[in-house]
Amino acid sequence: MKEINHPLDGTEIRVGIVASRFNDGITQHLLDGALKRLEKLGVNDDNISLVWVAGAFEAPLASKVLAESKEVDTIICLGAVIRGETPHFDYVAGESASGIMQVNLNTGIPVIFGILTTENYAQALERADIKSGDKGGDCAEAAVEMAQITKGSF
Ligand code: INI
Repeated sequence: MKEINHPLDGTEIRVGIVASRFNDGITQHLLDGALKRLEKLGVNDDNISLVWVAGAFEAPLASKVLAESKEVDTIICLGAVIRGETPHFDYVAGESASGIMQVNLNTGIPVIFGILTTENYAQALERADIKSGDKGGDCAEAAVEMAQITKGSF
């Protein structure tokens, strides 16, 4: 048996990151965790492209542009939609998730859903902080793992 995408090896992988300014205190933790893990996995800093968007709602289109540029092998979307702060939580979170899935399947470039959807700010912080949930780090790992599949030879 040969394992196609393990061990994880980011040395040849180009990563796009889409980061949401809305709840940027949370996004910054996610970004710190993602960048730290990418470095650990061998991703070269010159192979990381970061774009900022207003909020999670804008993440799908930004991801599509990055994916179609052919300049990245995988994309990580980072942000937080917090239920307590908005009556349109379900619209923003739902459209963001389904838009990101569409980009995955329509472009064949893996787009990782690192948009937290939580009841309150404290929950988001717990999941994002590098010392507790480190969701950004997990997303970085998923991105490299998926890119190794889509770039893999079978
Ligand atoms: N965007 C978020 O990323 N998180 C939120 O919690 C949020 N709330 O609460 O509304 C949010 N709204 C902005 C949205 O993503 C768009 O940027 C905005 O509607 C402009 O299109």
